[in-house]
Amino acid sequence: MTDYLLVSFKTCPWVQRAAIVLREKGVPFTFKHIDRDNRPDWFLAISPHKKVPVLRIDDRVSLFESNAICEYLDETIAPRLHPADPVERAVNRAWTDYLPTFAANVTGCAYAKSEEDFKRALEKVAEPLGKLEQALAGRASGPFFNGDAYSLVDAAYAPFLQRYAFLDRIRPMSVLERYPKVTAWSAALLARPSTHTYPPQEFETMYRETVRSRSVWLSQFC
Ligand SMILES: N[C@@H](CCC(=O)N[C@@H](CS)C(=O)NCC(=O)O)C(=O)O
Repeated sequence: MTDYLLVSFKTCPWVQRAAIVLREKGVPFTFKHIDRDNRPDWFLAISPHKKVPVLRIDDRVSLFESNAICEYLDETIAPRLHPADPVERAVNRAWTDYLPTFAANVTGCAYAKSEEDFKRALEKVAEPLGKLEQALAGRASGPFFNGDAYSLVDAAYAPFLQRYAFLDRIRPMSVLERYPKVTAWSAALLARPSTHTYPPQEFETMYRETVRSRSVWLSQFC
């Protein structure tokens, strides 16, 4: 049986994305958590950008970049999460390509340095949410991006929609509720067991601790 080792920082959303795909595939894997501030030499040797996730396969091959890892897992392990239809697959890939923009805007809210920056960040997060709302409106009705079938798009967005929900409970953001389809999509993803590496409440506490320790504007509310 293939041995999968997922090298990670405990709260990394990009690691979570790869872990979700492994869980959706029903594949056993092991986490190897490393210290962000003291990355070991063996890790630096297998991670060209010094980032997690790295997926180490059979202690022989190292894959990096969460999207490449997820695509690889989808090509090699059933069930296929990408749609069979090439046009639909291209549309799905277009939306996973958009993930870094959404992720940066959610992270921008978390790490805003002042109340003014936080308000600006809220407006910036509205733009990708609006685009996702439009995308969902043109598709099969949920609960997932492709309707009933769970996909790599779901696995990609789940960690960041989860962080949005955490932030919303630290300080109400009042943005997501403008987008009912994304709201419903987020609820379906957060209810999906594969989204969760840790018990949700425990993970929310870990996330709050991360925000608190960053000395950002939201720290005072954590
Ligand atoms: N594009 C990368 C992003 C990965 C990423 O940014 N990981 C963060 C942790 S959440 C990291 O390793 N940061 C370390 C650094 O930037 O030095 C992916 O999708 O895998």
